[in-house]
Amino acid sequence: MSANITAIKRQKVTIPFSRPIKTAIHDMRSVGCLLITVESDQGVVGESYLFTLNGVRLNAFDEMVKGLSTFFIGEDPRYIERIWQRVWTEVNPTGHKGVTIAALSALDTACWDLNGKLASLPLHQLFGACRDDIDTYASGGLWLIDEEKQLQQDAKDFIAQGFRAMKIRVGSQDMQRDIKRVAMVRETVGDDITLLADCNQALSVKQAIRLGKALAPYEIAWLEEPVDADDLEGHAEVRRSLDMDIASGETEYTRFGMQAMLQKRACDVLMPDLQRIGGLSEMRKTAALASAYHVPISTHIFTEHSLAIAGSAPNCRSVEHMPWFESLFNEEMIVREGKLTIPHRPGCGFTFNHRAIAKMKV
Ligand code: SMN
Ligand code: MG
Repeated sequence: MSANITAIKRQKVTIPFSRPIKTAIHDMRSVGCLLITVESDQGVVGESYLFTLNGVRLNAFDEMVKGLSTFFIGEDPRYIERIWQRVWTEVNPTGHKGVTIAALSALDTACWDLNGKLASLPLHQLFGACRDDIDTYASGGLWLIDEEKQLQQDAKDFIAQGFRAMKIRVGSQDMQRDIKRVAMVRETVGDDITLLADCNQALSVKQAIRLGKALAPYEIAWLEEPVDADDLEGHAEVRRSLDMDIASGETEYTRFGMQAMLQKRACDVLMPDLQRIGGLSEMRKTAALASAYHVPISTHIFTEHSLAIAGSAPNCRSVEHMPWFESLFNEEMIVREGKLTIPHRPGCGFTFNHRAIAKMKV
C-alpha cells in the first residue's frame, strides 16, 4: 500500500491567558500558534502545531513551514526518515537550530500523527510501547509574579485536579523572596507532594548553588535551568554542588545539542522540547541517546504530543502538564492520581477542534 501527502495547510491562532504571567525571563499574555494539517490521499490527516510566546514573529515560522512543505508534498509519510534527512541537508545554510528546526519539528510530528492513523495504532504502540500512563506535574501556575494568595490557590487547585507534583518558578534576584514562596507552597501542599523549581536560566553559578542549598529543607525534587542554557560547565558545577537533581535541556536543539549536554554531565534529567528537538523522530533518538548516559528524560510542554514518547521511551520519567493548548483539541488529557493517561486513539490521539479554533483565528 502506498500513501501520499497531497497538501499541507497552515492556520494562525491566538490563545489568550486568563492573567499575565512571568518567569524570570518571560513576560507572557498569550501564545500564538501555527496549526499544521498534513493531508493525504487516504482520507486521513496528520496534525501538529508550533507556537511563540505572545505570538511574536509567528510569521517567520509560517514562512519556514510553507517553504519546507515542498519536501513533504507528494511523498509517502511513512518515509519520514528519508524526508527528514533531505530537509536536514537542505537547511544546512540556514542553520540546524531555531526557526528551521521548529518548522521541521512540526512537519515531522504531523507526519507521525498521520502514520499512526494510517496504521490505526496509537503512536506509542507503533514505536513499541512500554507503558500506558506516566507521572506528570502541573506546570500551568505558581508563576514568578504570583504572591501568597495566588500560590496557595494554584497549589490547592492542582491537587484538586489530581496532580501529585507541581512546578514553581523561582530565579528572582531576591533570593529570600524565592525561599518564602517555596516555603509557602510546601506548607500548603504538605509533605507528600513532589515540588519542582524552575530558575529559567536567571542565576549565576554561585547564586544557583546558594538557592539550591537554601531550598533543600523544602524537598525540591529538581532545580531546573539554574544558569544560562549555554553554560554547560556552569550547569555541571551547580549539579556537583547540590544533592537535588538538576533538570535542563528545554532550550537546546536536536540530538546534537543534547549530546553536548550529556557529555558535559550538565543535568540529571534531560528535558527535550518537541518544537526545538526536531519532531517525534528526533525526540525518540534523543531518548535513546540519554539512556546510553543513564539519564532519564522529562518532556517539556507540548503535553498532548509528547505522550507518544512517554509511552515508548523506558527512560521517560515524567511529562510536564501544560494546559495552554487544551482548547485546540477535541479530546481531553486525563490526569488521575498524579499520572497522565497515554491515549489509545490512533496517532497522537488528539485532533483539532475546528469549531473552537475558528473563534481563535488571528
Ligand atoms: C517555561 C515554559 C514555557 C514558557 C515559559 C517557560 C518553563 C517550563 O521553562 O519549563 O515550563
Ligand atoms: Mg523550564
